[in-house]
Order: sequence, then structure tokens, then C-alpha cells
Amino acid sequence: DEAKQAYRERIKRLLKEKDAVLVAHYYTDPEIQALAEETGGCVADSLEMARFGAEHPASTLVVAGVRFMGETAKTLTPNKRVLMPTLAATCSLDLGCPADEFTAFCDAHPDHTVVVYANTSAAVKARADWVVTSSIALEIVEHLDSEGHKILWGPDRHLGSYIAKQTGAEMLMWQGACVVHDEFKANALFDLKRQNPNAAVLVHPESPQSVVEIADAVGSTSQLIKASQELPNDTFIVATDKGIFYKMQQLSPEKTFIEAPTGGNGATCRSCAHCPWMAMNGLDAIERALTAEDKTEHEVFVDPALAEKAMIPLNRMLDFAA
Ligand code: CIZ
Ligand code: SF4
Repeated sequence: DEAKQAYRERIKRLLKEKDAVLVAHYYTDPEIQALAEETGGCVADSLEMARFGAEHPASTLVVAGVRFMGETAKTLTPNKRVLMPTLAATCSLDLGCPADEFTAFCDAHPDHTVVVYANTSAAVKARADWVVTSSIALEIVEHLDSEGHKILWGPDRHLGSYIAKQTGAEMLMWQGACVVHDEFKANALFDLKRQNPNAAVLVHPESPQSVVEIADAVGSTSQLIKASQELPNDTFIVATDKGIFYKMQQLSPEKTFIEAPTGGNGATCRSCAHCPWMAMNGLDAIERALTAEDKTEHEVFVDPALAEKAMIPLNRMLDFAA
């Protein structure tokens, strides 16, 4: 509508004026992803967001996603200004893994190699030997396992169990979960699959094991998008944040995408397959981030000493992925 069009025009102009680029996650709302694409920014998973931001020449990155993504951008490019629509956009995995408690867990198991998921604070990353995103976690754990490492994993227990099962690696597990993916229900998904016998089921491994077991393809956001293009099915049931439908539908306009069921017919679901923190990245918030005189609610800072430590396991991942 008109008000949104006006927002988009103003944001486009502001991005140019401020030498800024918009980097958006697949789970943000469709209009945010479209705006990032239109303005020469990117829409990606957290690994690609980090890489894109680090390589882009703009002096300011506007990170539309959640806090840890902004912190990662700042850690990798301390010389850039990193703004977020709101610093209040957090993640239940990050919240559920406080640095002091996680550090104590690591200290209690000094013979373990510490591998943490990207969905963590810079302080948790600073205590890790490796950072991984879901698109590269399997390969990195496989590599570490083959070298005989015992692994301490955090924070997502479902992703950790999935990786342990796939690789056979011995993994000590922090017990975190994602409020979105944890809500997918295997029984209801099974019923939905029966009603749609031609549909392929795509599942993100932050989902419970019972849901992962029903999947035709399991993977990170970018891997699930690829599967939606490559599998021959005309219909897909998708168990991840519904923000991802924007890209899937854009790449395969002729296919049908159905949301996987969350808790009790929607009556008891907390998130309904859309991350409440990703949803905070509205057009209004993006404009505020670019115009606010006082950037307290928008600018990401990471303590330089912490960033120096967090950079090591982050770069290990980026080098491994390269
Ligand atoms: O669930 C998330 O926050 C994901 C999938 C992040 C990512 O790796 O892109
Ligand atoms: Fe965190 Fe889950 Fe939201 Fe991703 S979808 S940011 S893992 S709460």
C-alpha cells in the first residue's frame, strides 16, 4: 500500500545517503527480503550474511535479523558501523546459553573441543574452538570426529542430536532449543503428509527428532531452499520459519508450499512458525535505525577484546567453508 511504498522509497534513499547496505535473513518478513534484494543487499542464511557483509564495500551494514547476526557482523568487520532495526531482537538459543554458565560447562570438560552454533553471543563464541552454522555443522563435526576430537556442543540440543546421529561423533550437549522449531509436531505432520501424498517434507534440524525422522530432506535454510528447487515434487510441507516461503516461492512460482503444523491446531502454539524476534524487523524499524540521532537502540558494539577471541573460531568456520 501507499504508506509502505513511502517507507521503501525513504529507506532506499537513506541507504544511499549513509553508504549503507541491507543484509536480511530468510526468516524476516517478505517485504524486508524484497527490499534487501531491490537495493543491492542480500537475503541469506547467517553464514552467507556474515560473508556478504564482510566483503561488501559499504561502510555501514544494516542487519535485519537477530542480535547474534549483528554481533557476528561487527566481530568480523570492526571498522564498519553495524546497525540493526532493533537490538531487542534476540534468539531463544542465545538467551538460553549465558556465557558464564556455558564457560563453566566447558571448564568442567577441558578434554573436549568446544563447537558452538552461530546462534550465540560473541561472549559464548569467544569460549569456543569452532563456530558452525547449520549449513556447515555436519561437515565440521565429521572432520573433528575423524581427527579423534571429543566434542562439547551448544546450544541447540535437537541440532546437536541430529549431528551426533549422522556422524556418530561423541558429543556432550548443552540443552537449548529454538522456540519456533521446537513447536513442530510429528503426529500432525504425519497426518498432513498422508493428506498430501505427493508432497515432500522439508525439515530444519532445529526441529525435534520425531519431526526430522519424517523428512524427505533435512538441512539448513539454504539447503532446504535448494531441495525445494531440485526435488521433483510439486508440493512441499516445510518445517522451518515461514519467512522462508518468500524465497522458495520466488524460485519455484509453480510449486505449492504448505506450513508444517505446530502445537495443537494453533491453539497452543507460541510462535506459529514465525520467529517473534525476526518479526521485529519492520520497515519502520529499519527507517529508525538509519535516521535516529541517538543510535543506542540500533548500533551493535562488541567489546574489542571479546571480538578478537570470537573472531578465531568464526574465521576457522569461514576458512573451512571456503
Ligand atoms: O534458525 C536460525 O536462526 C537459523 C536457521 C539461522 C541460520 O543459520 O541462518
Ligand atoms: Fe533463534 Fe529460532 Fe528465532 Fe532462529 S528462529 S533466531 S533459532 S528463536
